[in-house]
Amino acid sequence: MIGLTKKRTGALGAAALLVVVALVAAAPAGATGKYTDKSGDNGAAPDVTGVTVTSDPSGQVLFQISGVNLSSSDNDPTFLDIDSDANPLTGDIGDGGADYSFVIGATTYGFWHWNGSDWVDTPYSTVQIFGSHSQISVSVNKSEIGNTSDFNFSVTSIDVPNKAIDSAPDDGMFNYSLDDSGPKIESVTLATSPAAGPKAGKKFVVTPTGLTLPPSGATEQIKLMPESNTCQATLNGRALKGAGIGGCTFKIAKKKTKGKTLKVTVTVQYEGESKAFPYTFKVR
Ligand SMILES: [Ca+2]
Ligand SMILES: [Ca+2]
Repeated sequence: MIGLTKKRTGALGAAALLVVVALVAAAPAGATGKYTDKSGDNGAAPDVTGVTVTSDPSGQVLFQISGVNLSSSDNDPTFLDIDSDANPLTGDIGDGGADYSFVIGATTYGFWHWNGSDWVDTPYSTVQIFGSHSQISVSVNKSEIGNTSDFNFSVTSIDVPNKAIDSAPDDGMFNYSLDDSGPKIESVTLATSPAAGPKAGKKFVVTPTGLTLPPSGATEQIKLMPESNTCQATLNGRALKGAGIGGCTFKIAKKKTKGKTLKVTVTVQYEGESKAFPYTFKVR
């Protein structure tokens, strides 16, 4: 597989291959959504191991699906489902709320839109599908997936004769925001020690304990944790250096700090995205 045409309308020629190269070169240098799926959890189906997603200012979105033996025959298709309004309760709710769906075979692909009651054909003038059986690239403009600014998506490989699947993620969907170039981290939950806030003469530790993304449609509510985090702080307007994990442990001087303002910016990393959340405390 190098380039796929929609349905059976003939093979891509050299000109199309040049377009493919241009698309790869045009992938933005900024942030990338990086999503993983376990290896070896696939049974007889092709093993999906990860997806990266990037987008450019024109709204062209590039999915790069990694795995083993992906779409190696039409009996082993790869599905890319897109919940374009990031709402599992609209679209095909039996399919995670998907509003658009690609199915990629060995030599052709299909692209459909859920019209409220059925999957129907949809415009595909911005669509390019190319790659190999270890990495399939799907490029589509947001104008052909509901003019979305953030969406959920999932990748599923299927071994049709053996009725085996490998789904990424295992439950629900991943999220990608075109504004953030990664998952849309909506909020972070925080624990502090002492719990009542910073106190003059004591250590003060800030620890992220979870993060929130748009609803994913997962049947099990799994607590999402940042993969890593860092902290930056000012006390009474002056930089205060932190220590420990992520530099999130602060020594609050005993003298002349009571009643002063401690500002801590917590930056969390998750699935390729890095987002800062500011907090303000009053020293006791
Ligand atoms: Ca897998
Ligand atoms: Ca939806």
